[in-house]
Amino acid sequence: MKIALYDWSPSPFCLKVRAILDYKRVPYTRIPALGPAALKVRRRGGVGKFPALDVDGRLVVDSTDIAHEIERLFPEPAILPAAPRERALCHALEDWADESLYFLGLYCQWWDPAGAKMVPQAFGRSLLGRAAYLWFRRVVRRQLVGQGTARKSPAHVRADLARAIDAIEGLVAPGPFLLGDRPYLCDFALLGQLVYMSRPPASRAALEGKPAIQAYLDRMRALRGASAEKQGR
Ligand SMILES: N[C@@H](CCC(=O)N[C@@H](CS)C(=O)NCC(=O)O)C(=O)O
Repeated sequence: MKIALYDWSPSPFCLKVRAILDYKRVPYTRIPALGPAALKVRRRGGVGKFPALDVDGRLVVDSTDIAHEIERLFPEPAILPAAPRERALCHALEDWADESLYFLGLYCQWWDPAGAKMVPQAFGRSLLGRAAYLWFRRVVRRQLVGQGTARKSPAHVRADLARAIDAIEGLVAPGPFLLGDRPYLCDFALLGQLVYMSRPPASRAALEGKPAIQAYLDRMRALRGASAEKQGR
C-alpha cells in the first residue's frame, strides 16, 4: 500500500496525522503543500485544505476522516476507544481541540502582532512562498473574523486563552493520557494544537508554568518513536 501525505509542516492538523502515522509505524511519504500540490489537492475534489492523504491513489481529506481511515487500515495500536461512552468523549475532545483551541492558536500566530511577524519566514522568500503567504494571510484573517475570535479585544482573547489552557492542564494532570492509560485520537488532536500554540509568543507565554501540559507533551512526543524525532517531523 502506498501512502502519501499532502503536508504543510506547521499545520496542527498535519502534525496530528503525522503523529498518528508514526505511532502506528505506518510508512508514508510527505508531499509539501506549497505549490503544485495545493492545486492538485483542490483539483482532485478535496476541500482544498491540508492535510490530505493519498491511499493508493484515493484521496481522503480532513484530519478526522484521515484518522478514521488510518484506523480502519491499520487497527493496531487502536486510536479509537472500543466502549461507546469513551468513544463519544474522544470525539468531543478531538472536536474541541480542532474547532475551538485551533482558533486561539491561529489568532496568536496570525493576528497578534508578535505572532504575525513570525509567519512570513515559514513560507520562505521565493516568489511562490511570498505569493502563498499573502493568499493564506487573506484566508486566515477572514476565517478569524468570521469565526469571531478576531472580533474580540486582545484582552478578551487572552482571557479565553488562559481559561482554555487551565482546562487543558486540568484534563491532562491525572495522566498519562486524556482518557486514561492509552493515547487516543483526541490526544493526537490535542498534541497538534499544543505544539502549534507553543510557537507564537502570546500562547507560548500562556503555556509556561503548566507542568502537567509539559509532561504530557513529552509523553505524546515519545509515542512517535526516535526516527520521527530525529527527522524533525
Ligand atoms: N478540519 C480540517 C482543518 C484543516 C485546516 O484548516 N488546514 C489549514 C492549514 S492549518 C488549511 O489548509 N487552510 C487553508 C484554507 O482554509 O483554505 C482538518 O481537520 O483537516
